[in-house]
Amino acid sequence: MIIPVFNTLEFLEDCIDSVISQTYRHFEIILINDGSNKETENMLTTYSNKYENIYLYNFNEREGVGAARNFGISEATGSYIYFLDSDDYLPNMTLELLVNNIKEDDMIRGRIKHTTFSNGEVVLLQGLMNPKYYEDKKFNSIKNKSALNTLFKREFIIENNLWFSEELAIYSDITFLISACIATPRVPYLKEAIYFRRKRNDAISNPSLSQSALHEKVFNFLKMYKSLKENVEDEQANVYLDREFLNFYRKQIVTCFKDIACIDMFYPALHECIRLTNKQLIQSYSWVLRNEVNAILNDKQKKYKRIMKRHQLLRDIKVGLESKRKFYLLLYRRVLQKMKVKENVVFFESFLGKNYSDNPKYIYEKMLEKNMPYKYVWCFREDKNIPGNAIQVKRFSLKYYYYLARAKYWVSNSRLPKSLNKREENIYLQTWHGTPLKTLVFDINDIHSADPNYKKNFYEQSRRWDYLNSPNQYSSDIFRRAFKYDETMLEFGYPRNDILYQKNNQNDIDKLKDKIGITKDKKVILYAPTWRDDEFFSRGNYKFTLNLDLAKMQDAFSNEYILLLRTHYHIANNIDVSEFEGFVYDASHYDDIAELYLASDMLITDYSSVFFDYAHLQRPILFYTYDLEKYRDSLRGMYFDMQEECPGPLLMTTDEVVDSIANIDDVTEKYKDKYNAFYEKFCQWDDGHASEKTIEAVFKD
Ligand code: C2G
Repeated sequence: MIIPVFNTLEFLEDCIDSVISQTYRHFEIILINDGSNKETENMLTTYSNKYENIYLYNFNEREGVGAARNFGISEATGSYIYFLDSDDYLPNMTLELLVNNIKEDDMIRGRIKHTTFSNGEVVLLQGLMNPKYYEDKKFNSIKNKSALNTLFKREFIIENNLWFSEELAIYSDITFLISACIATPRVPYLKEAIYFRRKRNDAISNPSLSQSALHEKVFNFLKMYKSLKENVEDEQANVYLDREFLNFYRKQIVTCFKDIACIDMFYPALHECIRLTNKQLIQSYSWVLRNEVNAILNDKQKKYKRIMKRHQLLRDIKVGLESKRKFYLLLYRRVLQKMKVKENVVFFESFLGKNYSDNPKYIYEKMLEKNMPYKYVWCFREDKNIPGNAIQVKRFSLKYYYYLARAKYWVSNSRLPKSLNKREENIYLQTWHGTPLKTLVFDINDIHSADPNYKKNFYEQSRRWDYLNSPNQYSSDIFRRAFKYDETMLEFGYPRNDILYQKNNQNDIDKLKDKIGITKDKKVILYAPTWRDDEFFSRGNYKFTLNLDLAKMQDAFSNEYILLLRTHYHIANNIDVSEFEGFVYDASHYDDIAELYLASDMLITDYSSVFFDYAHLQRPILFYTYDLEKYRDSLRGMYFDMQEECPGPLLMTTDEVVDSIANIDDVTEKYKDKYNAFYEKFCQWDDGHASEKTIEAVFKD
């Protein structure tokens, strides 16, 4: 068992433990530390000290996976050799199945399953297993271009002098696999022998080889192809290589060449490669590909570039015709983006067009108030009645793309789609939407996630931000690290909190109560919980299950209070509160939560950032944290200790909530010091003028 390791600390235990618990017991593990950091090295040392059959070799510098595996082969002593990557893991029967089924053959391959989790399981139907034999088409067995999950006889490797390319950072397996396939008459494949290959979720801070930049892949592939084509004589192997090359050209190279500058960079190498490709095989591909390849064969670089430009357009149109949204995107890229950016247009969006609220709303209204010389565009899901005469566009409509292409300024409180292209003239103000309590992006320490591209996408999208609003020093420090953000931070507090300073008086509060549609005769409890990552209907549509017993609340407080229920904007389900008419009001679709803050006398929340804003009002806050442990430990992870720092009690049952409200003065007294400390730490920058200061910084003229 040969395992090269490079900085995969968080995956190592899954990997090595999965080998140790194999049902097949007669193996040695050769760990090659390929120049990893100290933490990884320490963990490897611990393993090798603990187990007699684990041998650790340390390389001083990173030499690459090819070199590490070759070294492993030279140290191995057993009858078989098996390669495992240090971020992957095996079900416990895999080795036994491979060993039992290799018999007289030189190698046997199993199935690779991609996963983002650590708990993949397999159910084996005993007795039904039969290897499939690749004989005539034995090169088809190595279509995935990976030497993983293959058991080789060691003497077969030695006799045939099989080795991994050490020059290539990626695709080093192919040299090895081609020679192996040539040397063996057939390749058995047992689909029940499974290998879990992990799709890592942090392609930015800690990428796997398969997550390397496209440039790197193209460079390595061309190098690999050329060197093998010049050296391999076997006919079948050549057909395999040519097919792989043409497919790679169609998918990866063509994508890479969307950036026409890349053509010049790779043209000479590509030209050499195409000269080595079987001409008849090329003829079996589409005319689009033949046209391109012929231009290269005739060494007409300029012509090739012209053809590519035309073909890229054709390819884009083909994709554009797949759906209305793709068609708009095509127009955006090919037409709208070519139009001049308009200096005086500002595009606003809040919570993905769901409402008219948050920092963008207050920045907009301040700009209106100051009569600034701009034309405004707001993106919504449905028409809204808002002040001023901003143009309203529906998200992903043609108008939406038009104005995004033409507006110089983009103001949004969350990410704008990755498919947009920010031009040099654009200025993007990212206001974000709260002081972080739950860990963010690169601080999220999970090794598996629902979307393995989340961190990479976030990184790419946030590279466009020119300004970022920060509500307090604590947030600035986190944003810098967790977003890897190093552009301008606007440290004035939150524009959305200006209203909490300017309208915190009885007259304005009464007006707001009228606007919300609630009585002025009773006090108001606002219940505003957040969403849970593990409760959803589909992507982006989360489900909220009410754990607060409204009947109990009604019994206890309906004479004195009303309750405003406000679910998070991710929540897709409506909660039926008709039973509690006159006591509970569903304010989930009310645009601006800041107005609900002002209208309320106390807040109940959980892990939502709402309490950082609410604290500006210095009114009581209760935390209904019935699922604290699960939320903190398994779902997200948090930046601070809620027990230590929260400016109010953490309550686990409705009875506790009822009790706290009934004794709210005592609770307030008890939490006075904590509230003050909290206020000192998180509420220092706001003074009711954050919108004004933001505008001055961003809209300089
Ligand atoms: N919000 C709301 N109603 C709720 C909860 C939240 O209107 N019931 C609004 C508030 O403005 C809040 C913002 O949405 O500040 C963000 O909500 P969070 O519950 O904190 O959750 P999330 O959207 O995951 O953002 O750095 C902030 C984090 O990213 C949290």
